[in-house]
Amino acid sequence: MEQLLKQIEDYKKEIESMTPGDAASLEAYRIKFLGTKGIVKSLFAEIKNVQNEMKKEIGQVLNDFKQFAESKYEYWKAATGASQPSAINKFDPSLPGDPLPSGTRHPISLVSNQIVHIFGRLGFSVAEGPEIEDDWHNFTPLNLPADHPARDMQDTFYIHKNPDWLLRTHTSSVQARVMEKQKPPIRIICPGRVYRNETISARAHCFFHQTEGLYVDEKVSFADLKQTLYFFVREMFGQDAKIRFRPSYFPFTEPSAEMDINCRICGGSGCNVCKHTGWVEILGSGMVHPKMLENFGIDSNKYTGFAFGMGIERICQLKYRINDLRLYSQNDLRFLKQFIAAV
Ligand code: 2U9
Repeated sequence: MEQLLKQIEDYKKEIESMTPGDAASLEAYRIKFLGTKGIVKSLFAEIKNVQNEMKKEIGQVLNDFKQFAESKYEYWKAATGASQPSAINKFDPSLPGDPLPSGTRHPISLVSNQIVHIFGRLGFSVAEGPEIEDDWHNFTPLNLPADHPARDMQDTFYIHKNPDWLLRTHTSSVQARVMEKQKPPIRIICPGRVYRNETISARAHCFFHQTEGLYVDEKVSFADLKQTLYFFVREMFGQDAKIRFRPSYFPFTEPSAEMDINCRICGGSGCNVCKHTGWVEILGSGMVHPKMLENFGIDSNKYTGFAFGMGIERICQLKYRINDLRLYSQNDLRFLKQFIAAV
């Protein structure tokens, strides 16, 4: 009797420690404990060896154990969803599995990653900053004083609760944050989303993506800027890509230049993208204004630097011929599925 009770206790502990999570292990449990040659049946067969006066008591204990084993089985069956043990026999492991559809990367991520990778090979590391920025980091040290038109409510999304906060209008605020903390040499690339108060159309959106770069060190020259950007263009668009610089103006750089590449869409013969000139603008650049360096306590007699900024949507347009800015944020799978991750 004692031996039988001990055995039942051990089986209970064994069952408590089990969690059959699939149909096959649940069936194994059923056969072991509840099957025709299972443990419950064999324990009941032991009753004949127990003294007569104890038979009733042991019968009760065995019935309780049987109920316990059965209720565990029913509970696990409901949890695993294996309604019929026969369903297990229908499972054919030799059949090919159901394919898991894999996602694709967004073209903005693809191009952004590629830009980061190319500049990474030249020693640029990625710097990131907040999209909700304070007025000072977005404008003040970047030669955009309080009365500058870029600060206008028409262009900038200010946050109602606190007009000192805004959605950054460029990733230059990231460079500002790095220059605030780090002394030269600084060689960073800043990819990210920026916001401008524009009416949404095929050619304008209230948010877009930029990658800006900054290199500050001793003896950094305009020749370094040109060669760095030329390397970037050939890696991004192919070794046959041509570039040209046009003088321009940015508050953060002096001298400033916009850079064009020969049109990748028409090959120079003239199309809508290059407005029949054979050239398309892809980025702005220049030597960091000495006043900017001084704004961050960097000696402009000792250090010089170059900076550049480009719109990622623009690069995507030239690489993948995406002409409508709205496509990037509509989440249309017919659009998104066309991009296979290369980086
Ligand atoms: C610091 C120092 C220098 C960032 C620069 C540009 C030129 C530029 C625009 C091109 C198209 C952005 O996407 S776009 O609208 N950008 O042309 N950006 S130089 O120069 C900096 C920034 C911060 C501290």
